[in-house]
Amino acid sequence: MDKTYISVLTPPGVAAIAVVGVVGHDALRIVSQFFFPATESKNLSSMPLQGHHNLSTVFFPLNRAIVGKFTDGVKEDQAVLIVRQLEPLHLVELHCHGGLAVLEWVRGCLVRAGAIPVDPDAWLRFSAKDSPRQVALRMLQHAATLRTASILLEQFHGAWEEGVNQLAQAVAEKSAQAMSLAARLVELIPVGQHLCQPFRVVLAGAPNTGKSTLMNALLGYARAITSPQPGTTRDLVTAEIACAGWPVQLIDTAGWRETADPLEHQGIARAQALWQQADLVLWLCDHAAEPVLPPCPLPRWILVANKADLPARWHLEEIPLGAVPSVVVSACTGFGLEDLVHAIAANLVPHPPENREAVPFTPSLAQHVLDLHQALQRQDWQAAQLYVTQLWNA
Ligand SMILES: Nc1nc2c(ncn2[C@@H]2O[C@H](COP(=O)(O)OP(=O)(O)OP(=O)(O)O)[C@@H](O)[C@H]2O)c(=O)[nH]1
Ligand SMILES: [Mg+2]
Repeated sequence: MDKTYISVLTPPGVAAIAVVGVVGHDALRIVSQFFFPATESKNLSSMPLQGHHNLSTVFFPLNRAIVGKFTDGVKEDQAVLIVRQLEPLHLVELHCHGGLAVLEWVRGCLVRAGAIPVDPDAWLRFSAKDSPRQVALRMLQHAATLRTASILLEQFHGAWEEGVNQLAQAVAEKSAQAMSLAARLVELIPVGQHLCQPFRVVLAGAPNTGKSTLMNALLGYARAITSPQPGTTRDLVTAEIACAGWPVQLIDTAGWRETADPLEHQGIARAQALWQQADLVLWLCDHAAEPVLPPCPLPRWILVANKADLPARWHLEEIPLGAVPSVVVSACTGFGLEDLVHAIAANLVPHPPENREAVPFTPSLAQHVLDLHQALQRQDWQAAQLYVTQLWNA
């Protein structure tokens, strides 16, 4: 690549700070025309350009924030320069104020000096070293929460490759460790597929059990209509929250009961379709009325006994729940909501990734992990060798 490309890497809109990325052989030369470190008396561009490597070790230690100012001689703004990479290309980040006027001015200066503007996806194609990193970086912009963003960032910084290297070695040695490493990756597939997309958690149960009230309580605002009249909710009502840092889409549904009303029947049919597809169902029962349990087996659910502020008509021990978790809450007073959030998180991600652990973060990585795991279960080491190489391609 002989050209130098520039892109605004932070999402569109106004923010406190914006990040401008510049990649290419000329990136450092272009940026250094405008950037003055606070601790240096001279402009970076006055330093010898042919000695970039020496320059990098003296003035541009990799990945260190250099505080300074960005100026075209007329205007100036505080800025931070971070040199991410010098080989094979310069990869530079400029962090400036995130107002649109400042950002346009900074971008304009760099474009006039020779950098070609491209969108962030194109910029990442030029800048990332290999495919899984590239994809992790691209996904980072769409990460739903801080926790999922930090998992993606770790994958970008090498967690995925380290995990795959370890697995590849175990497969090459036909070691028993290969199976346990692959099984752990399989376990992490659900969380890996929900770093940018929320888990779907459905609120279900008989009418009037407090589904919509609970949704509003979890959200902290009145998203869904509630009323003492059974059959209030008809359509699916959605809203997003984070449970222990995992993104969750809550879906409030029509209460389940036999009904002759065609409109209500439609709402109930929609709800029922979701019971099977959802990542988790919160099945609400009114603690102050006869409990109505799910009319069919549900793949993953929690029993939520609501209205704990009223005198209880039944106790959890009386219900044959088996391994199904249960929580007692009051959507009106907030009692038990914290326990419920923990129960949701523990059910969706029972064994969260450790620091710097490899997580299969794209559908194709997840598929390759499953293929590899199956090959290992068959003790087909030849196929396993093949599948493990696929893990280097996102
Ligand atoms: N005391 C008490 N009342 C509650 C609680 N949660 C909900 N309610 C009341 O129960 C009634 C029904 O609440 P909703 O949230 O509309 O119930 P729903 O399950 O969404 O009902 P449908 O949409 O008809 O299926 C309302 O009058 C709520 O105020 C609670 O924790 N305690
Ligand atoms: Mg409702």
